[in-house]
Amino acid sequence: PSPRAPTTAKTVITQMFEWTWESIAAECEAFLGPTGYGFVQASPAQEHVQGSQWWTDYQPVSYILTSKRGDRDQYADMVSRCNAVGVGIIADTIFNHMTGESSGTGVAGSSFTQFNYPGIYSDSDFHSCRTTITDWDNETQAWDCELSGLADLATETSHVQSVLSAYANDLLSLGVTGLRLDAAKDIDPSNIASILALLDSQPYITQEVIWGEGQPVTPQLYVGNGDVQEFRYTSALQSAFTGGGISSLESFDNLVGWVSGSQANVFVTNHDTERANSSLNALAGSNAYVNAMIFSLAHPYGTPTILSSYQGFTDYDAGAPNGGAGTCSGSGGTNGWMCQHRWTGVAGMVGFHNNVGDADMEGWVAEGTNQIAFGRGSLGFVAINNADTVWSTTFSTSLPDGTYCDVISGSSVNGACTGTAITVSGGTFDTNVQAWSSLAIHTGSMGSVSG
Ligand code: LM2
Repeated sequence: PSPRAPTTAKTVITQMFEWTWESIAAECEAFLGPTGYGFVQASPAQEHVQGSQWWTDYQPVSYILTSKRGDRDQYADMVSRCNAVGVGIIADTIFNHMTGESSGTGVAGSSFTQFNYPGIYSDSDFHSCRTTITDWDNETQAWDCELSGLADLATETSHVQSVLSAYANDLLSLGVTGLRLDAAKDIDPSNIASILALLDSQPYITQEVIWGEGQPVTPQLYVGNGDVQEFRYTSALQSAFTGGGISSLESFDNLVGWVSGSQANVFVTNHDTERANSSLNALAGSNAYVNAMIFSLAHPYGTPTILSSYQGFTDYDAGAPNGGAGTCSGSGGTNGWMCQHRWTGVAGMVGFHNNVGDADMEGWVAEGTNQIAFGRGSLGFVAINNADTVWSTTFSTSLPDGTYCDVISGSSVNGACTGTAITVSGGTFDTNVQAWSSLAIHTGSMGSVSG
């Protein structure tokens, strides 16, 4: 007897780390579009230095759209095929720097020496500080010296701004929806504003600005340009789920200095923190990685990004498996890929996230420090058990009476639940949330009997 909720905007991003353009296009059609993902953040598109390591991507040689992951035609094909199924592409753009390597030939055949990229940039297009940033308490160093020895573009000059905006406009002309601004923290935010002012359309912007204690270059300095990635969220989830206690995670908007939820882009992990262990990752015990992703998709703070990456990341340099062609099957990955975006609970929570939209969090309850539950208006309800004991209780919810399919253990198929079925009656339901497990129900996933 309960009404289906209207579907609100699809806003979940998946970072398809190192996937080829052709494999992203196929995954948009096979899974991402039908499941309700809003965006794919794809790896950098521009020509980069050669080498098997994944991080060669982050050393641009030119703005030719040829990388290890495909060429211009394949990139354009990916954008149009993903757009056709309602999934926008966010391009990872590197405005801060060019190569760290002193000379060589890029993957599209362009020769270079550091500070001299023929036909694009010469020495005077780079900042004169030619040493690596060591003092992050010094704003000028952060903006004008080199990140890890990478040639630092003089982004205050009209030539550099015109080259970078032309590159971004080229991507936009192919139908790209958004830009992730790599190493935004190393660029004066007013220079970013100048570049964005030259764009032909207004893409979604998310800026990588890693907060550091006491540092003068803060995420807040960048909110005028668009969203900012709030790395304190990543750290907070890691410590909460690995012992600190998840009952501390009720609200982030009230935390001093944090970017407001409406401008935060948040994630449990990205490719850097996954490798640096400065976040949860697939190796975390007690199902903490999965439960944290569920939390992130359930909680109203920020726009969530789900990393989709590959095994073997403990080898820092290891490039993508299977020649970069991402492959998944069912609710998991194949050929070395993890396909986190397909994990049952993650995919189920994308539907939850879309269904609840911007409904307020309500009825937060915590039992001890590691068992939490909350509703999202009268549209969704989640319980997360990060303790090693079963949580047997009666939950109160403002969901309408009816039978719901838990989207962590399954889904609703032709009106039947493939996982756990939960019946809400008189605004309550009794259940057992297993140790280190979660439960989530919403009005877009109604059912009847368990299958
Ligand atoms: C980012 N955000 O600000 C990316 O998310 C991160 O993955 C990038 O570093 C970084 N900025 C620069 O774009 C990666 C990787 C580094 C790698 C750089 C450049 O994490 O390890 O640095 O890309 O390829 C590599 C070497 C490093 C060397 C540097 C310059 O690992 O040892 O430093 O190249 O030759 C001397």
